[in-house]
Amino acid sequence: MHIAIVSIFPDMVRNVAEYGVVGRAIQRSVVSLQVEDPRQYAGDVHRTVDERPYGGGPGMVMKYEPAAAAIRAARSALPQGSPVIGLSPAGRVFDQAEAERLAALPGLILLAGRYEGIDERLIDDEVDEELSLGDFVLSGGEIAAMAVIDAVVRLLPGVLGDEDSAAQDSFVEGLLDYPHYTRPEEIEGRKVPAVLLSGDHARIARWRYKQALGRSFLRRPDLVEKLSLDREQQALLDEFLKEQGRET
Ligand code: 9D3
Repeated sequence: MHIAIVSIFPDMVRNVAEYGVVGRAIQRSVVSLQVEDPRQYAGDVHRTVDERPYGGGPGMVMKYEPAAAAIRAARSALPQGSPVIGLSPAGRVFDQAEAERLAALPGLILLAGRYEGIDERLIDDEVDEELSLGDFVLSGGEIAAMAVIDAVVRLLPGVLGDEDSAAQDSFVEGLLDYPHYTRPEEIEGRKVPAVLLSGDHARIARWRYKQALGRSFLRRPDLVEKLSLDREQQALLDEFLKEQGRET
């Protein structure tokens, strides 16, 4: 997959992309990352990429021309059918289903804004869709773009090891994870749940699924609602709630 990011902070993007799963995917050439800086396309001596807003108000607005030139440079280097995705608090909220959709594309061009916003005509002319990370305020689009890249790249074939991808297809999809434990067996009197030491893989799987269901019900009832539980799942959830001293 070929990914381009348009950002006035190219070093920030390049640095973040060096680490972990994304860094490895780039090293192994599963993913290419091109960073385009609008400042490189600014025509004036000061390399201006922002201006004061028409109509007044606080802050600055990202100018059309340098950003448009950077997007066009990215377009010409990327495969046909690579959409331009603007990161914006006004976009659709990004989720795992969006990540799966994007992971099937040949390429992506991500536009990370800074300042109070981007000249609307740039969005009209060059941006195919807008994505948000959710209802909170960031200082710019770079961290959001990196979050999208991270979520997408880990879905590409051959990026995760066998162990991790097995965990992906596991039954806990659509739910929060079950709790994890590692050595030591006891910390200040708190023991690892005995079932995890039993070696009984069927019991362990059942316990983990029960924990995932129960935690999801308590912390993210919206997730459980979406699943619409069958009889067996409902019974497992009831068992969890009983063990927690709660009732349905
Ligand atoms: C406080 C400024 N806001 C005035 C109503 C507008 C505003 C402009 C620019 C708010 C945030 C930003 C920069 N944010 C992003 O570029 C961004 C973002 C976000 O802030 N929250 C969640 N997802 C995203 S994706 C890009």
